[in-house]
Amino acid sequence: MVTQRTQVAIIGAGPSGLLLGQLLHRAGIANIVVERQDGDYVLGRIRAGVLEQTTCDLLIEAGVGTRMHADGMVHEGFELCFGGARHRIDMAGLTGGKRVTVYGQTEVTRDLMDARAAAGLTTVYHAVEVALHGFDTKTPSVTYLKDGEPQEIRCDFIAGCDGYHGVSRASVPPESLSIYEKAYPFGWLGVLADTKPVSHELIYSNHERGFALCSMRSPTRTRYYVQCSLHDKVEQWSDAAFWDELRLRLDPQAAESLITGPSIEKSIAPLRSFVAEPMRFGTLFLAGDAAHVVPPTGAKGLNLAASDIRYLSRAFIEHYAERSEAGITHYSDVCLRRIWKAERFSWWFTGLMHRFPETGAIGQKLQRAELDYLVSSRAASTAMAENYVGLPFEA
Ligand code: FAS
Ligand code: PHB
Repeated sequence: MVTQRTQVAIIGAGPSGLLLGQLLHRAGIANIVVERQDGDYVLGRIRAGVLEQTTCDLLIEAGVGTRMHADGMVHEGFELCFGGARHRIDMAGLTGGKRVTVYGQTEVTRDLMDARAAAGLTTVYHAVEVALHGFDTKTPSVTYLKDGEPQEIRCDFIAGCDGYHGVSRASVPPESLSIYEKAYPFGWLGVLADTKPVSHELIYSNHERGFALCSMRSPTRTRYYVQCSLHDKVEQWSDAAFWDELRLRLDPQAAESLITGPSIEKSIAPLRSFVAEPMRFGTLFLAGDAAHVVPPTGAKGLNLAASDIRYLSRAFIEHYAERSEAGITHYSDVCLRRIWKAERFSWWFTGLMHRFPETGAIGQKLQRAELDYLVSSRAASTAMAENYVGLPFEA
């Protein structure tokens, strides 16, 4: 068994794990990242597209803001489409100038990977049978196989950044966990295409045929979604069928001006609300999707992961630099207060915009009434805008 020693062992090389590794490195805290897949696999997963300002600030603090500044698109509003018309939510005007940046998770992950490699930091890819040991003691460790050879990392702390299906949360005794979960009765069929966006801002559409979202990755690359059945298989959806369905769910002007093209990625994602409490177990800390998942409607998934990492990196820095345990002690409670607010917003926005057959005709009427109220009330629009741009962090 080959044994390595570090201060923080990070499980998972997605945005949570890599961002934590980068922030800890810049604070002089040694860390090793252990990842089940390889870098290309992680980059190939097309996920989030919208960054809150606090997430952008954290990426800049981590030293990976250059490309985001150059290529990211700052958005001051988005549109809600219903009843054949679009209504703009003026985020900046309603929140005293707050905005979001459209910059894909793939690019965030690539920037973090490049920075880690440039710093000569260890990321173990293709680590199999990753197992966590002794996190209820002060001498935890992580073992795994690399090219069939048993490996061990002895550390002070383990950061479980290994996503919803990871081993970290699964390593916690079930009786120590409280799980809160809601599965939605539909999925999102997403298409990535090298086409000009239908609008310069995002369009969220509530239509009797189902939800649709027009997003983007750059002025020449688009990301579109339509609500689909959980029983749908991506192979059932030709590009033509996707573009036809998207057009049907947009207002006439957008449908007319939609530029279509061959999909370069097409996938179906299920939607769920999920929270595991607490997020700390001795020297094991869960962060990102390992601890919580939101339906992507509110663009909160990646931003919540960054929020956890902001708190966790500061907690480790306080521990090592200031010999203070305050951040570690309060990590779970502080994260969960912010997580639940984002879970609520994502659940509310999902309920407002999607087609729920079980609620019948009255369900659609109630959604339409709420949408009419939302776009005609400054108070309601402000509440939506301040949640979308990201609620302020607790002191
Ligand atoms: P991740 O799941 O990204 O990364 C976890 C990493 O851990 C992975 O690389 C995995 O391979 C690795 N891992 C897992 N098990 C392991 C083990 N046993 N050992 C070692 N490594 C292991 N959010 C949005 O804001 N907008 C969206 O549109 C959006 N779309 C999404 C679509 C899908 C299909 C999914 C699943 C999520 C989507 N999300 C979206 C949310 C997504 O962006 C997550 O919030 C984000 O990836 C969270 O990052 P991490 O916490 O790093 O988890
Ligand atoms: C995306 O661009 O992938 C995206 C944007 C906003 C959302 C969800 C996904 O709410």
